[in-house]
Amino acid sequence: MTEIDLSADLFGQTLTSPLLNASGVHCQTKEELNDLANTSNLGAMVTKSATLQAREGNPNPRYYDLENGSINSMGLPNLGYDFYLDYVLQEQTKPTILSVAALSAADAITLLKDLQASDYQGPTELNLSCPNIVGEPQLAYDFEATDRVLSEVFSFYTKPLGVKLPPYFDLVHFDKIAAVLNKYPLTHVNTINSIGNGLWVDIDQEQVVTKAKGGFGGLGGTMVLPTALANVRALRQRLNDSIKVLGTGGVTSGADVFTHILCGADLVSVGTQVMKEGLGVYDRLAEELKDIMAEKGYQTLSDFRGKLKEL
Ligand code: YRO
Repeated sequence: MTEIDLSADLFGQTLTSPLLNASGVHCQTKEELNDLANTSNLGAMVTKSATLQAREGNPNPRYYDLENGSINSMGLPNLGYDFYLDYVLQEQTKPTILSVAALSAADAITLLKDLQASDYQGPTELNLSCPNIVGEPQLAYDFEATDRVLSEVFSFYTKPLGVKLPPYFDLVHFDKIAAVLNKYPLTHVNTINSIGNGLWVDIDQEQVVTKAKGGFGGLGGTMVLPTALANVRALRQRLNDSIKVLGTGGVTSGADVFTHILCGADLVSVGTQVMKEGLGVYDRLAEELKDIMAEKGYQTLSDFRGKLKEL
């Protein structure tokens, strides 16, 4: 039997696997990051989105496991930008994407100016689910504001930079965000962030399950898979070939990894299922993916990437 090759590319670095952690999951502390670095079949890792100042995040409970996924209102707990920059500069042993976030568009510019001036040359991902102006939606749902921020960022930023996107649900919104993103030399888009502001109800308690924001929180896991696949596919169809698509959302099996790649994902992240199953999930997913590829007669990921058939 021919050996199946799961290798993938991260902006010029060869990875042994296309699998990543979803930002936010097991990537906040030095210990967690080191666990990721030592996880087999995890091709590359992503840090918890870093803000200029360290944050405690929201009160507990702030993550709740659901039968078909998860709901969270973590509130961006992180050890601060300096810690993660130091980690990628000093401690990194596996290819890593530095995720950054900001509490305002102005903070995003401040942070990226510092990063531009730093010794860091690796990949960065700007989380566009950051708040912008009070009374306005998150940045990524305001296409003009996203354009203004990216225009300012790329007036000075010359290192590899991608964006993390929330899910879109309207075909015109895919057209609009892609038209904005295609104006800039982005390395990648990572889609999707959690589906915002869902609500789960505990029927026995007649109560919400997370504390902050009255129980409203971001949805992840199996229930978001079709939304994630639609976003991967729709963005791959619209973005410049130079912009890679990282697929995130709803992966629990090797079949789900295969499907993300078939829809056009270059790399695939796992979030909720790591919370449910632990870091051993990556060995299982890699084996299941190899089994599917063997059955279908595929040897490499590029044999089927983006080749979803239409009726
Ligand atoms: O609550 C979070 O830290 C969080 N959870 C997610 O599912 N996605 C995110 O991007 C974040 C951090 C950013 C924000 C939602 C708090 C603005």
